[in-house]
Amino acid sequence: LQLEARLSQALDRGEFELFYQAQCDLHTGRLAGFEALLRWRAADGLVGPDRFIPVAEDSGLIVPIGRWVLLQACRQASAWHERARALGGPLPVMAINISPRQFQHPDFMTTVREVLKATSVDPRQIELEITEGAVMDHADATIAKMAELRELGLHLAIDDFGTGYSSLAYLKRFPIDRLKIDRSFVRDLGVDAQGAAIARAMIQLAHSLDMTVVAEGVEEEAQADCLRTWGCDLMQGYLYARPLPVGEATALLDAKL
Ligand code: G
Ligand code: G
Ligand code: MN
Ligand code: NA
Repeated sequence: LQLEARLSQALDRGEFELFYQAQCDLHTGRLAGFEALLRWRAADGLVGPDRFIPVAEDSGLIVPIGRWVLLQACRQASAWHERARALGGPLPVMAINISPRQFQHPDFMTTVREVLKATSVDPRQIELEITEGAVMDHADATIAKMAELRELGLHLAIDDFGTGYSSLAYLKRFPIDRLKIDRSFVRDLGVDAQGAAIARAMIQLAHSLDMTVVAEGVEEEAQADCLRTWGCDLMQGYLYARPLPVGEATALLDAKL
């Protein structure tokens, strides 16, 4: 409860910060965009989301925190759009994590509309990352909400693909643009033939459903080589870039776009 009490004050105190991890196009080698990753600068140091997101989710604090993330990330995306235009580069994607409770909240669509309006971000630049769990529950309501989000011009991705309920049957029913292969599969792809077969099959599955694929947690050149050979579209991981504070992420954008 102590963590929860501190967490409830963190927004007002301005203790949250977004880091940005770049995604690289495996075929052109260019920077394709970033994923926004939440950090909490508490009195005793930087706290990672694995420690406080579950608490925020249980207490419902994820709703106001998630709204702040959405607003902040869309503002940044809009600023980077201007920069990309000046550099003559493509529109950099901003991927934003949406927790299950946030996605299912009755005010979610209203919040999204408000944020799009307030930031005048190009919605095509925004990709909402939803985990399999959030998608599986309340399937019909989820499909309707996803369709609405896409009508606004937003893109949708399934995060941590392969770790959740993983019913392949539902995948074709959801209007999803992109799959993010969980890093456990990327780690295993070099371990043995089975690991390789699974990663490869996931890429083929995504493409056969007209989705693009991001591999997460790419740490080694050999992994990137395999993924590229198998037609994976994008990679994200320490090999290309760590999650960076906004200034360093902007410098990377200027250098690599
Ligand atoms: O770097 P990393 O420690 O940033 O993230 C750990 C986990 O926390 C990941 O599963 C990531 O999806 C999740 N996460 C990071 N930022 C956010 C956020 O803004 N909202 C939600 N709901 N989850 C986040
Ligand atoms: O679940 P999600 O994809 O949102 O989580 C992103 C998480 O993965 C963040 O915690 C981020 O810090 C972490 N991460 C990003 N790249 C790597 C990597 O190359 N290796 C490992 N082990 N973790 C990574
Ligand atoms: Mn994510
Ligand atoms: Na995640």
